[in-house]
Amino acid sequence: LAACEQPVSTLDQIKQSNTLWVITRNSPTTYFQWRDQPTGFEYELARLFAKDLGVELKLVTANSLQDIFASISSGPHEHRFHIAAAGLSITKERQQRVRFGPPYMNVNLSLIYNTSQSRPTSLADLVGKRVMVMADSSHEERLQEASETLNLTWESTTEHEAMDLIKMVNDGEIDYSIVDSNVLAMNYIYFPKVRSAFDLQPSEQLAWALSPNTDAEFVARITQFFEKIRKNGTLDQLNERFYGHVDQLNYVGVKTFIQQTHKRLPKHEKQFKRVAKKYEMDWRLLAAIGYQESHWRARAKSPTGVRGLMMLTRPTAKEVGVKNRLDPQQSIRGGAKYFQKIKKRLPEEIKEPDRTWMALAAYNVGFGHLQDAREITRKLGGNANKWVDVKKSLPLLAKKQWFSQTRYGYARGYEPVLYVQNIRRYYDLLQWLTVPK
Ligand code: VAL
Repeated sequence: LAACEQPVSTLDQIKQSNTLWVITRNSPTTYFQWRDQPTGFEYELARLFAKDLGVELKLVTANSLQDIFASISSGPHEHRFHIAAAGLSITKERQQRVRFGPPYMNVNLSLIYNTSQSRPTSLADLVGKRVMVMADSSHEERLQEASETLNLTWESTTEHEAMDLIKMVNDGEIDYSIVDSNVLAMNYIYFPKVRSAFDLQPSEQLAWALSPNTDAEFVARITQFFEKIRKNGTLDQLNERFYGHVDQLNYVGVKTFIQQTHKRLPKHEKQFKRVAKKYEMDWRLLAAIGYQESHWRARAKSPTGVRGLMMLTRPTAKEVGVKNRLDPQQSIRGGAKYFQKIKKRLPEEIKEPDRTWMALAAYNVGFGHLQDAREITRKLGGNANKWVDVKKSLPLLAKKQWFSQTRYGYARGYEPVLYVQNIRRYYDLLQWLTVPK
């Protein structure tokens, strides 16, 4: 009887179980929580593919690249994951072990160094230096190749993610590392000392990795999906959304700010004052948030899907009853209401002004991540009710050693720190500018 049974195709199996199982990494270019929602380039791709198939998406994060490949490689058991979507490079060595879907992005391999040291110009300059790369990465593969002719040594790590390596170069803990250029582009503003010295040749292509036993039908289905999102512009939109505005957090000078207090602020000042009164907050704080979010542009849109003067996400807008995010009145009211909501959720023990700074951080990065940072603060022996301590823990949410132990995982923890700092600066300026003279 068994001989008559047709093996179930991957696609049938996915449809029968109504679930697409995807394994990924928790990182800024793949998958992470942002403002209490899951996001990331790979997350969005996987979500769209599951939607295309009409099934549920189950996304699981792995702790290392080795785990990722092990979980899709062939074995005696039925493998659980249909796809590894983790910013994986197509390499010759990997092609012998797994199948790849169509490439969806080209990346350069950036050799990063600290600009206070001299700039290396080729791999030969790595000899005798402290070099660290992610274990089992395509970067390590390159070093292995190069070590056939050069006397190279390096450390490979499963403890650290690309972001950690960038930070370690910035802090002078290691001399060099290799990271994908898209990761560097997204994060370099936080690490002023790190630059790319040169790109390793050739560049690489990223693609989904699949079990070597994946049937041709499923591969064809994936190929068809990528053709579709390439043709209809979805892939370009995703690129724009995640990589198009990587410098949007750059500090805009005081001069521009003061100019805008004359140009754009007068249009919204009444609203800020009215709404602030209703929500019992200083209107200048509300205005400072508005400036940080949109530079007081009522029709501001970000590729991340937030929009309007207070840059509300769609779920947030819904939560606070905002129907039209581009209406500045609604937006300001929604922003204030949401800010007060977050502030009320914070535990009693957090007193002013820390309460305000923490609410701002949560407004930016999400409540869950803020709680994670407070938990880390406690573990480190700091005071989880004080912003000075919590702001030191927030950046740890971008470090694998730390975020792997938290509930909400990876966060761009540097962002809320910069966010709060900017708002405080604008708030100070507004107090100074609006004191009757
Ligand atoms: N693109 C790289 C690789 O595939 C990253 C994930 C380290 O190994």
